[in-house]
Amino acid sequence: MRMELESLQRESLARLQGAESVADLEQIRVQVLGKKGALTQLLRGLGGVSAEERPVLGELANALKGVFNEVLAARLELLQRRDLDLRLQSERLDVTLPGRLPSVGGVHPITRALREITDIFSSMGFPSATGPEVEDDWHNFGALNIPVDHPAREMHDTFYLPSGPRGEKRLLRTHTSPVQIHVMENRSPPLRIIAPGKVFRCDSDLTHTPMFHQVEGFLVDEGVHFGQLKGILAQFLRLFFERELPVRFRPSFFPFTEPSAEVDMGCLFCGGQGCRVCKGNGWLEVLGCGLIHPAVLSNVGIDREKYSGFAFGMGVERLAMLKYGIHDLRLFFENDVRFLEQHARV
Ligand code: 2U9
Repeated sequence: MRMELESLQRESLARLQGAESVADLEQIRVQVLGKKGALTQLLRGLGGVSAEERPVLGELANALKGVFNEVLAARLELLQRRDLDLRLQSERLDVTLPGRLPSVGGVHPITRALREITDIFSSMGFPSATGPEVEDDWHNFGALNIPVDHPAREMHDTFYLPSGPRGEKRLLRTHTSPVQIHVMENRSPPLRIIAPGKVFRCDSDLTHTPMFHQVEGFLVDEGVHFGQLKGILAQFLRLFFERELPVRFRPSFFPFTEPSAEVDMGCLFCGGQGCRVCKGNGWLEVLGCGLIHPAVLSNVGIDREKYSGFAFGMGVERLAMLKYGIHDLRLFFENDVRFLEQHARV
């Protein structure tokens, strides 16, 4: 028994010294002092030992227990301190480093331009209206005085969709004009609306994307004339570009307006001297407009003798490029975060 106690002492103390983790120590403690531990077993065996030997061996066993606990406590403290040192090393924070800013989302420049445009027209009494992006032939073309087989249809490279349930031709709208057709069909003059939204044309190159954004607008009332249209659009351009600007109206043709005009403003980049952006002529084309064709008014059941109206349209990407100095249309759609971060506004 004495020899067993002595070898247990030697062996268990050596194991404590060799333990490399707190978990190892606990395992050793259980194996020595636990209910089924080696020392516990030996102490149980004391009953079968002679009366002279019992106190001596008992004392020896208690001394072993004491030494074991002391060595255990010392090793535990050492291992805990070592763990803490390792963590302090590996989790060290350099509090002098600059903080990491959370990345904050922002508004895409097209959304920003749309908001700025709609805010200006709202301040001039034009509320926004929206409508479906999938349209029928009538709302996108027919009602707008663009009959089937009319060459004007070729101005719009259209995405056609499978026909509807009643065989009606369906397509992705090529302009937001159908929104105004819906408004005129459902309400009576006086009417004043702008129609911002996505439009689709089967066209893709450096300066065209198959989806882009338009804002169109119209006003129908008694006695509407071209002078009012000129005033509204010149004022819009000055508010949007935040400066005084020369504006000119050039005769043009659209099937849905008569007379029609294209609107130019003095080049923002050279002040009219001529530069690369304005291709040397000092003017930038930014809008199309005209008086609503009487045939369009008749198509939606508005009395063309009593009422007249003006309408206009603009491409949002083009206006955003000019205002924010963006030189490549494709940047709007590539979602390169460097571009988005450069132009995003909250
Ligand atoms: C109705 C009647 C007439 C809207 C108009 C334009 C002229 C025009 C272009 C600008 C650049 C389209 O995005 S763009 O390619 N738009 O030039 N749009 S008049 O005329 C209408 C609209 C609705 C009922």
